[in-house]
Amino acid sequence: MRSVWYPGHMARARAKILEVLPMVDLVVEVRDARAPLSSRSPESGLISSRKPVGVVLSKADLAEEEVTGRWLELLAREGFEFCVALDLREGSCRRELSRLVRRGPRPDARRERRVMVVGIPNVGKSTLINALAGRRRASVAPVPGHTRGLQFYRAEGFLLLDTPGVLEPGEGAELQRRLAWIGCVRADVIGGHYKLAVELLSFLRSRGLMGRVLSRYGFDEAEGEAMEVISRIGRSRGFLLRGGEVNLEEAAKDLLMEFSSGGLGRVSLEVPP
Ligand SMILES: Nc1nc2c(ncn2[C@@H]2O[C@H](COP(=O)(O)OP(=O)(O)OP(=O)(O)O)[C@@H](O)[C@H]2O)c(=O)[nH]1
Ligand SMILES: [Mg+2]
Repeated sequence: MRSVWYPGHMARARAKILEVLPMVDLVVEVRDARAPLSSRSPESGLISSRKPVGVVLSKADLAEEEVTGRWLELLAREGFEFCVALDLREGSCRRELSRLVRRGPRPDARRERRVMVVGIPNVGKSTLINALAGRRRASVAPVPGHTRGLQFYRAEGFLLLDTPGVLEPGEGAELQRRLAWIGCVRADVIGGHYKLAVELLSFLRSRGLMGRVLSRYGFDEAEGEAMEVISRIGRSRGFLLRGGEVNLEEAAKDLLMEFSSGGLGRVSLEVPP
């Protein structure tokens, strides 16, 4: 399947990232801790063959701690400069990130370190830049594809380079779905919120997690077909159409938002092989 969402800015950003690569000292690749495989940057292999790379598993607060620990063990064997899992919105991660980045190679001691941050859309690249810079400099938003164009930020001892999230076109449906559940691919370009929410409910059911949906929305029971569950969500949140019918697309959007932002608790979508 060819992704329908591969806007021009992404193709341009990928070319630009490779163009700038020779000038940077370290690349920080951000992946989502809930899906470290699916959220791997498409440039990851190429970049690590040319430059030292450190991996940050972002949104560690939304993933299962034990599973994330196993991912870190696996990544530690892959020759990265460092690998760490963080909640990037926590003020405390500044010192940790700073320490890791400074530990890396510094080819020219006369100038500041040049650090490029890469990753797929919405994983937290701009949030990481802000954590390292110590204040809100880069623009952050809960929608994929927010940062456009490469942008430099000067922080103490670093030149930080924020890059737009890029995706590999032509990835499979399963991967696209996972990335949409965690907010890295827009739902409307892979079949809409309703379809995605039905698939999410089926996944949650298979993992025995329907109880979380139930308690989040205050239902007595979460049995029944996906459509029934989504319909109940819509009623409980007041998403009604003019004739009183439930707006299923809005209800589905709400469920997806709850999932991707941690309202249904920590869920890791991928476990190490
Ligand atoms: N819970 C949680 N949310 C995070 C974390 N890091 C970033 N976010 C949120 O994730 C969303 C996306 O963050 P950005 O920093 O804009 O992501 P980006 O990778 O720069 O996205 P693009 O520029 O669109 O590629 C924002 O709503 C952030 O607040 C984290 O560690 N934990
Ligand atoms: Mg950004």
